[in-house]
Amino acid sequence: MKLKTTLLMLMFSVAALAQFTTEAIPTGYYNSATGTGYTLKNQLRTIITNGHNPQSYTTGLWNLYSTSLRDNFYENDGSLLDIYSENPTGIDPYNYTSTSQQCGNYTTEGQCYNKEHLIPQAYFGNGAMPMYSDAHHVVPSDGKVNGWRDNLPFGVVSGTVTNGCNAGATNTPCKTLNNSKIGNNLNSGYSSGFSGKVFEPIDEFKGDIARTFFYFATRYQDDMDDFYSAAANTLEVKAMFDGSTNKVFSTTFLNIMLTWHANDPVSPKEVAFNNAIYNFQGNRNPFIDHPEYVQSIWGTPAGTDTFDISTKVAVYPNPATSNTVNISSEVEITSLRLININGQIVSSIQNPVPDSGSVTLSNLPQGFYILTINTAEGSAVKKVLVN
Ligand SMILES: [Ca+2]
Ligand SMILES: [Ca+2]
Repeated sequence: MKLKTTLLMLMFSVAALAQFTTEAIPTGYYNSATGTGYTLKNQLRTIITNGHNPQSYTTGLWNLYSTSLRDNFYENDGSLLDIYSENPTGIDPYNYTSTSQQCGNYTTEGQCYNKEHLIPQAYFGNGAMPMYSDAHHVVPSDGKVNGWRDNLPFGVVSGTVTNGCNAGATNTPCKTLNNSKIGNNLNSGYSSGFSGKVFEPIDEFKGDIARTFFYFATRYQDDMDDFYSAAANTLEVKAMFDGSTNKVFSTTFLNIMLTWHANDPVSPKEVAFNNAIYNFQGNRNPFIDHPEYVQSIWGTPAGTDTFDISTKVAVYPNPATSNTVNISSEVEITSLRLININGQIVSSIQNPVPDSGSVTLSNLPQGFYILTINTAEGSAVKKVLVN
């Protein structure tokens, strides 16, 4: 009986290890991301620019959508995963299952899908490469909703929304079939400072969109001032930006993005899509791999005192190289505990170097570990692979 249990545990562990390994970040990918703040942002820009091999807007993106950006997470039916029509808590209003449903003409929702630039083309120049075909921000979406979103900033729609959108979405505030909303921004709370028209995605995808904007603001940071000055002053999305190459965002929209990032943490869908896009075009979204980088670069949302502690600690590189793993934290670490695959405590440290904010564990045997990091503000648990 005991042998059987051990065997089962071992099989489970091997399965968990295999899954973890296939989804891991390539060894060394973030080795040069050693700084904090805008220094870190510059380092990330170099990492995700090197290796970015832009693919074609037509066959390339269509193929990616057909093969990889599928619903293996909600209905789990392999249909296209469209953030503007997915209903995570019920039946989707419609589904796209065939390449014959690529747009095409449409008059209502559910007729065909095309490609939505989450950072609108009009902002960076219609057709300008490599932004035009960058799969990290060009996502499949229903044609009609894509048209409604147009060049609107993302934001928080004010008031109760009961109307479905009419053909031109002129009856704002109104909502799409999956309850994405169009209307005037709520000029209070975390979205205060703007009262123009915005598009609000459903909660499930708010963090996904924020991390996409953080990617774009990093990958194309050197061009963000030029985009801003070239964009027409009537272009609505311009309200999200401030024309700088470091901060990139206006204060209001940075606060919205930071809040969405904190409230909607990285999901398995984002991890899977980040890996698929890495295979497709050779670069990654660092803010999916390392959500804590957002806070290091841009800080925390205004008025937020408490945060999920897992965003305040970083474990790198992971998988660990040279049998060494580093742990950094923005809050004082009170203790650490590293447990191996057999449940044995490999390392247990009290009050490790409280002032430097960084701890190194060396001479670790190869294997899979669970690392528990206790801080004054709470605990975080991280998986660590040493290979
Ligand atoms: Ca679905
Ligand atoms: Ca999400």
